[in-house]
Amino acid sequence: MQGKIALEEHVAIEPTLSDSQVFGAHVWKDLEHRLVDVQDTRLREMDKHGVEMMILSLNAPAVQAIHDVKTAIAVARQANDVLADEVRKRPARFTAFAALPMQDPDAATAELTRCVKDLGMVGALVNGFSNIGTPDNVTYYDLPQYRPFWRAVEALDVPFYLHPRNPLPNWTKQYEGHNWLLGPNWAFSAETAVHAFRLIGSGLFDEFPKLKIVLGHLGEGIPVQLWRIDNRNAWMKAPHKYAAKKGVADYFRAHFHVTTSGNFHTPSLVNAMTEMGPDRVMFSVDWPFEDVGQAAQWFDTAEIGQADRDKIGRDNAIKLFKLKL
Ligand code: GRE
Ligand code: ZN
Repeated sequence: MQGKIALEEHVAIEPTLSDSQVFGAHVWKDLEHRLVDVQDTRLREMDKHGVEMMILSLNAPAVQAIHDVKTAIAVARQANDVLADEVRKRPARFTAFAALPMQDPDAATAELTRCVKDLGMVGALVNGFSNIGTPDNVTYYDLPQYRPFWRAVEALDVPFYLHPRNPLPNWTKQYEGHNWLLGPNWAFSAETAVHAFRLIGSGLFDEFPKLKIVLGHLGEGIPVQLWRIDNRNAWMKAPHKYAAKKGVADYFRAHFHVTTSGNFHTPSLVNAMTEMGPDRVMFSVDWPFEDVGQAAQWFDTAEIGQADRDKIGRDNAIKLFKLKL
């Protein structure tokens, strides 16, 4: 399929580059190039595999792991200026998500507003919880101090991509001796799904009914668990024990969109399409941690209908992000 749009595609800047040095020295030289490159290897891969546009975002955990608040604000600003410069070189091929200093909700609101209104960005991509003040502080965005931020996100009418990061070492006793479970193998999804459930259970979507959240990796495992979560409440004939008014699946189907980033498996895609409807699923790669060629070859030949392929590969993203293509 030509004209695909991919939207979990990362770029690193100097202060955040080493955050992605997780696969060992043997691949770093190549990965490093692919992270800082925008207009060379990346563009050639896009041309070769029918990707018309990438929505660029900073790598992870990057700003979210910078516990010094002033530094977090400065690095987010620097990253967004770099992303905007790259988009300006080829606006027909690239647009961007804002990196946000969530350590300071007011600063995050101001930066998102600047990125959308002045730099033409189409949303935000945030790498999970923030460390605030100390490296072992963990702050999630369902907490009350983030409500004004979410009000601004709703008013700006841009989606918020909740991207994974690892849980902190002192929160991960269950993984001890099994480090292979960290990162994209498992812990990224488990961590991000819990954060998404915290947002849902907190009543955030009752307060801001127009909020739109995007999850990668075909929904971080949530679509396959939706029925079970709500069924427990129904079977127990007891009211649910969270602040939100409706069932978890109600919010997930009304406020969430998922992408295929890093999850190029047709039964999982079909499950997400079945649970959420084909209008809420979008193609993505997760470059440079995943391969554009592998993602594209899989998606272009996956056994789904052509109308669904057009939506998931392109049209849903154009609509959600109001892309001018
Ligand atoms: C990511 O998407 O951010 C990512 C990493 C590290 C390994 C794999 C991966 O940051 O997908
Ligand atoms: Zn990613």
